[in-house]
Amino acid sequence: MDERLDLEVAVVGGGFGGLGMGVALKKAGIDSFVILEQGGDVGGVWRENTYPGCSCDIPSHLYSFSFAPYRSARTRYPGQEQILSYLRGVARDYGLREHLRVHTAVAEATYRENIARWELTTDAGQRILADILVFAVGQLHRPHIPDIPGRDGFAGAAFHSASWDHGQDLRGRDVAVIGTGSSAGQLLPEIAAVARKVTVYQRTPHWVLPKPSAEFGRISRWVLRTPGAHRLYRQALYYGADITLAPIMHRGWSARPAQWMARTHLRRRISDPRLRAALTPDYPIGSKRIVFDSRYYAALGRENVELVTDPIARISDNGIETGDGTHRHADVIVWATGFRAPEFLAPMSVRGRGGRLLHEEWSAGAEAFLGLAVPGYPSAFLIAGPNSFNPAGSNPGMKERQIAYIMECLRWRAEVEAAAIEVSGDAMRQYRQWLERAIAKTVWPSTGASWYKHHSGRVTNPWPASARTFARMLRRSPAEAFVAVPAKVPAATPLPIHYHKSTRATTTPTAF
Ligand code: N01
Repeated sequence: MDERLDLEVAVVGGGFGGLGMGVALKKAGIDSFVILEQGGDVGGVWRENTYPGCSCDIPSHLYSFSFAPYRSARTRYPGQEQILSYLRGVARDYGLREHLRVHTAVAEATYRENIARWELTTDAGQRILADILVFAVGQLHRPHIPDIPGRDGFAGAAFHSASWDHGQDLRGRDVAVIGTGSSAGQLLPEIAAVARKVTVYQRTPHWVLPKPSAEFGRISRWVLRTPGAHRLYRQALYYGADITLAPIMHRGWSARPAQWMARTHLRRRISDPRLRAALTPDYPIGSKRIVFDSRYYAALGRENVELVTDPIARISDNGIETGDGTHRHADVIVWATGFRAPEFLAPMSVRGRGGRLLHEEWSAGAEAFLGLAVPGYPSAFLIAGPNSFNPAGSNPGMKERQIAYIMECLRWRAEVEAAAIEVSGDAMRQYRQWLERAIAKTVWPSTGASWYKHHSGRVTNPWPASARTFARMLRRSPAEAFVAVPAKVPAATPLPIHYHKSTRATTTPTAF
C-alpha cells in the first residue's frame, strides 16, 4: 500500500489507553492524530475476550474514565459487553472514530534522528510519520499457549480463553480447561453448567477472594446518577482498594486478614478436605494476581467437574495424559493459560536513537521511567508500560495518570521548543533505584513464576506501591526528568504543536 500519513501524534492501540489518549489530545486542541488499531474496532482486551462469563472484577464506578462516568450501572461489576459498549460510547462521544484506523497493525517504529520524528510501518506497508508516538497496547493481549508435547496433534477443538470459538457448542461435551487464573475462574461456572464433564488442570492454586455481587437497587442507582454521590462512591472505592489491597503485596497490615478471608471462603465453599487441600496455595497472597470470584469454588464442587493437579505430561489426539499415566478424554481444550505479558510491545520492532533496538535492550526484562518513557527513544511514550499494572485497583485510573503526564511532556516540549524530548539517563537511574527498592519490599521477588515476571526473574509488570504513590510521582513536572533532543538536521518546518505554556515549575532533578 503506497499511502503516507504525516501527523503530530500516532497512538498505537484502541483500548482504554489509546482512547483515553485520544480524548486528552482532543481536549488539548490537537486533531492531527491517528489511533492505529490492529483489530476491527475499539475495545482492546474487552473486544478480544468474549469467553462465557467474561466480566470485570473491579467495580464499574471505578473501572472507567473519570471524565466519562458510568451513571446507570445496574450491577456493581460490569460484564464484557457492557465495558465494550462503554468504550464504543467514549469513541463516539469524543469524536475519536474519525481518528481510528482499524485492521492496522504496526510492524516497525523507527526514530528518524535527522528530522526528530517517528516513522511507522504497518503490516500492510503503509508509512506514517509522527512527531510523537504513544504505545497503548496494554499488557494482557498476546495469548500464551504452552508448548505441551502433542499439543498440535489434538483432533478436537482447542482455543485460548481470549480467542473463544463461539462456533463450538459445549453442550454435552467433555471439556478440558488448562489453567486456574482469573479467566478460568470466570468461565468455569458457565461451561460447567452445559458441558457433560469439565476437567480443570491446575498447576498452582491461586488465592481467591469473594466479591460482593450486588445488583444496585433503584434508589442506589438513582443516587449514584448524581455527580456528587458518584464522585464520592468512586473515591471510596479508590481509597478503599488502595488502603486495603495494596499493602497485601508488601506483606503489610492487610495480608493476614486477606489470607484469612480467602481461607474462610475456601472452607465455606469446598467441603471435601482433599479438594480443599489441593486448592490451598502455599505461597503468600498477592504473589500472583488475586482471583476475585464468588462462583469458581462452587463450580469446582459440581459433580461434573474434576480438578486435576498431576502435571500434564502430554496431549493425545483425544485427551490429556498426566504424569501419573492417567488419560482423560476431551472433546475440547480451553487454554486459560494467560498472556505473554512481560513481552512488552512485541512483535513490533522499535528502533530509537543510533539504531538501538528496544527488544534487545529489554532482553533481560522491560523497564521504563514511570512505565511510560525509555532513554534513547525520544518523544515515544507508553501507556501501561513496564511496572505500571496496578494489581490492587483500577487500571483505567493508572492509564489516566500516565496520559496526563504525557500531555504535560507534550506541553513542556512545546514550551522549550524542542524538536523532541527524552527521559534522561539520570532520571531513569534514580527511578530504577527507587523501583528496585520498592519491588524488594514486595512478595514478588521471593515467590514463583507468574505473568508479573520476565523469565529472567525480573519483576516487570506490576506497580510495587500504592496508586496514591503513583499519582504523586506522576504529578511532578516532566522538566525534572526529561531533556530536549534536537533534530540532527534542523527541521524544515516549524514545530507543529502549540500549547499554552505550562504553569508547572521547572526545577532541578530530585531523587525518587
Ligand atoms: O491468566 P493467568 P488469566 N501448564 O496468567 C496456568 C486479567 N484478567 O487469563 O499459576 C499448566 O492469571 C497458570 O498456572 P501457574 C487479570 O489481571 C482480569 O487467567 O503459572 N498450566 C495459571 O493457572 C489476570 O491476572 C479480569 O502455575 C499452565 C493460568 O494458566 C490476567 O488477566 C478477568 C501452564 C494462567 O493464569 C491473566 O488472567 C480475567 C502450563 N504450561 C483476566 N502455563 C478482570 O476481571 C500457564 N498455566 C479484570
